[in-house]
Amino acid sequence: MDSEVYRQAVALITEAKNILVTTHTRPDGDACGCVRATTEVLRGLGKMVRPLLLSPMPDWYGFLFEEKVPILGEEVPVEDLVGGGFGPIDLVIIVDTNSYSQLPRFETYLKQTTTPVLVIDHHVAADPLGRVRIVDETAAAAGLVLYDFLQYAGWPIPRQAAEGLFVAVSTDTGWFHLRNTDSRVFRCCADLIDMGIEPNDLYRKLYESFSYPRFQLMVALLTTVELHLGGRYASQYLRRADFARTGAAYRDTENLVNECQRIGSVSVAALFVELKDGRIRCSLRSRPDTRRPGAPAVDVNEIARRFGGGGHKMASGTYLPSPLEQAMQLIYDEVARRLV
Ligand SMILES: [Mn+2]
Repeated sequence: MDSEVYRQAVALITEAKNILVTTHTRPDGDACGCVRATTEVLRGLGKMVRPLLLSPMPDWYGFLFEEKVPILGEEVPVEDLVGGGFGPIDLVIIVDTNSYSQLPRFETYLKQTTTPVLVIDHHVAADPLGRVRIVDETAAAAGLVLYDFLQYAGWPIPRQAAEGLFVAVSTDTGWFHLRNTDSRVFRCCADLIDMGIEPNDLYRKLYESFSYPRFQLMVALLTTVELHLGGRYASQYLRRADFARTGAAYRDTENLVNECQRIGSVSVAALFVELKDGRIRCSLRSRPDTRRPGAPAVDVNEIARRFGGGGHKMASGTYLPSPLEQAMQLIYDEVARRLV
């Protein structure tokens, strides 16, 4: 990372007193962990820091925060942000995204404020968002980008911040099994363990803490798995009725798309979720095709972007119009063209 960018980021933070920290809608572990870590480190510097989420976080990240993090559009009306009712903000820090489409409602505020914005992210550059952008596309998690920046700045990392960073890095690498798991990931996590983090405790909190409704939702999902294209494409879906019947929440679907990758032949996986507003949310995962050694994995980001979504090459998502069957067909066609 260009040290000039770091220097500018340190200057922005040094000058700010009231800092708002936020992240993308449907926050995942990287997002929640980075919000927690940023908040704690900057509070340690004596800053007034307020985290804000754009949609509820999954229950299993709740342990990261002692206080309930307010949600824009729920506890905090958008008008308060724009009109100043939220209180003074002299710096906005956005972690784990740099795209307006991932910042619903907050985008309205961003586009009319003159408050400086600092972006800390690892996604492929999407929008020219942020006065200062610490964006490292080679990092497995935004947590790594943040950790490197904190090391540059030399600010103390309190325990809760170290925990946030470990959650960020460990979840975005699928607990160290995804292809983005590199030595940088382990070096960072080794440092965090030296700071007192207990990986086993965190694993239990993150991955062995299903509610029974969520477990039942997973069971429902698994019965819909269908293999296509010679077993290389797996599709699966959840209807509104599945949520009603199991009592599970929409955010309970996080990571469930990965379950079918236990099937060895699967190269591309898609999960379609029928939302309350009638749209279909589609999550896509890809990995190299074992039958075509050396061939790159299908770029599912490219597929998602065709429909206005995005993410990473091997993990992406988008929204599609209903009905479910038609949405599934749209994605099938895109996958079939690429999985030749
Ligand atoms: Mn991330």
